[in-house]
Amino acid sequence: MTFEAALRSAVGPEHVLIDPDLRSSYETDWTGRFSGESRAVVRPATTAEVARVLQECSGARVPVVVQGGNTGLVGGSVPPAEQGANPPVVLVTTRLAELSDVCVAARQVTAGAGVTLAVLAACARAAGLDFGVDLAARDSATVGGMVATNAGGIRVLRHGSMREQVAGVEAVLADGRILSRLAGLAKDSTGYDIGHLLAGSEGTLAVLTRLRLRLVPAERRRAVAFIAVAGTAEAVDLLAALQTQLPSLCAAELCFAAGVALVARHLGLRPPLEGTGQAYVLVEAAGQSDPLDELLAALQACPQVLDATVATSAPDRAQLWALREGHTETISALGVPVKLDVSVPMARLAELVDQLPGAVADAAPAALLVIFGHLAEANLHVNVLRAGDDSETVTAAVLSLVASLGGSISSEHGVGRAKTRWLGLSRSRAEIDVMRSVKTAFDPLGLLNPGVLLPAQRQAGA
Ligand code: 2HG
Ligand code: ZN
Repeated sequence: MTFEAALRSAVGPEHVLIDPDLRSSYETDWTGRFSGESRAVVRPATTAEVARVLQECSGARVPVVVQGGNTGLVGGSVPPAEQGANPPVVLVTTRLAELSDVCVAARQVTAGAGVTLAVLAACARAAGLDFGVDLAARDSATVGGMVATNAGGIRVLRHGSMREQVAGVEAVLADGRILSRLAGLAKDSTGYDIGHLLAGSEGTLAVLTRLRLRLVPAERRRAVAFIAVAGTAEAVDLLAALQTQLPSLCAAELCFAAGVALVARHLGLRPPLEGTGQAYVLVEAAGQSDPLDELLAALQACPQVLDATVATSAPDRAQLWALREGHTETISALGVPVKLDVSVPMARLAELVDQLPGAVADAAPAALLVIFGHLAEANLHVNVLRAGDDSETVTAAVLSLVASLGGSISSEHGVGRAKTRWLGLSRSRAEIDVMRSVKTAFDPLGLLNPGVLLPAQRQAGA
């Protein structure tokens, strides 16, 4: 039997895509910046099918790229642009879409890796609970991909990142063995926590197939404020004040006048609070009872607030959120950006924002810099349009600046292919050596997502 025939027998002929036209949407990432050819796209529907696909791939020494909703922004879910004679199989997890009943007492649910965030959140809400992580790509991003990249999003302040939501995992090793730990035990002290290790491993250690996820109490009453402040230092001071004065605070986001003007134009919205301050802080307060009075009182008590607009109804809140969440779509409509996702210690955030324009202009004088992000985690999304041939110089300049301020080169999007060569700016030699040893223990042939996260040491199967 040929390799392709073995794949067909594993998942069914209609779920093995060989035709280049059928493969192409799986071979380019959401940004359009990363793409590469695959040998086949395979879409298994069960853990057993994933195991069979991986057995076939490891038997034939064919590398495997794991893909969820393909909403990643660092090229980690598509084949590499340059490859040798052994192109990878793209293993797509979107058909692993089963959801168990919610266990309300344990506040947990088991979700297939291909369940989207929106479907998971709707399921939690139907059971009177909620899911703790939320992000703009909610309609397409899959929980498997979100765990694999340790995605963060807009509610990390309240509930943490994806890793904190993981109560258990099921995953398939490169050789087809299945690791299953889905009981969701509230207490378990039996050694290494493999689920938490797989969170953030970007598909390099195993293929996640099912996740046991924690749920959180639903907070039905919400209020959102879009606040003008003088600049980043004042935004940080405002955050400090709100952290103590507003117990219902569940999100604190940061954007800037130039970016908000672009988003408003793109979405056909009126930019609020125009001409007041250079920075905007979007805060959301949520609780069982209406948090509006508490929010208004806190804003009145904070001298950093130059002006603010507040929304309570769902459509009005969505319109304020669109000014923040619309940045990604707006920027993509203007071109293919260099996307960098960084964090620094909170005390250095204002310095980073002050120094970024100079660093980017030195690296690419014609570039357009757009910055926004998650204030509560000092996590900035640095997007650079029109970098042209200077995209690597821009990346080097921004990431070196971040490292000099004690920050991380990847706050929530992962390292992917985009930042592999810069990993040493955030991780020591000893840490990278340990990561390589872990990689070898899980995937001795180096078949899973080669070239993602850790620089490839040898071409798998070569
Ligand atoms: C967000 O926070 C996402 O909106 C996307 O992480 C960030 O487009 C980006 O750079
Ligand atoms: Zn983000």
